[in-house]
Amino acid sequence: MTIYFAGSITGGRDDQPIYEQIIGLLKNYGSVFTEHFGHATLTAAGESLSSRDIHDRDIDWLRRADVIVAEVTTVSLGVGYELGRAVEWGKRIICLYRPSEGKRLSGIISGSPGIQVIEY
Ligand code: 6IA
Repeated sequence: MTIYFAGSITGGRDDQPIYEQIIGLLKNYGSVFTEHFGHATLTAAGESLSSRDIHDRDIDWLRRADVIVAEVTTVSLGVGYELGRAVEWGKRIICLYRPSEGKRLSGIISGSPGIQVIEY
């Protein structure tokens, strides 16, 4: 099974250690295209590829993935974009969300019939 893990990059890296843990667990189920998104060395400044190359590579991985797992506690425009495209393609999508005071998951994600939200 191929898995695309999506998590905030430019949106903020506060949850990076959690991404790393989730990716570690996901690797028990299949290969994770985006394993490096959990690395502490990947900062909000991003990777040293051009943004066009990042876009094309990520969209190619997203298209090829059997399942998309997104950690959505930290709001991220890029993760939202990826989820929208994956919904259109009919992909299996799981969003992991940690409820916390003062935060609320966007209704367009929690209300999407194409997305399964799991609170943890
Ligand atoms: O809006 P965000 O950056 O938080 O979006 C994060 C999501 O978009 C992740 O799930 C990635 O798949 C994708 N993404 C966004 N930026 C990058 C990136 N570097 N490298 C890899 N994937 C990314 C950003 C470089 C940029 C500052 C030019």
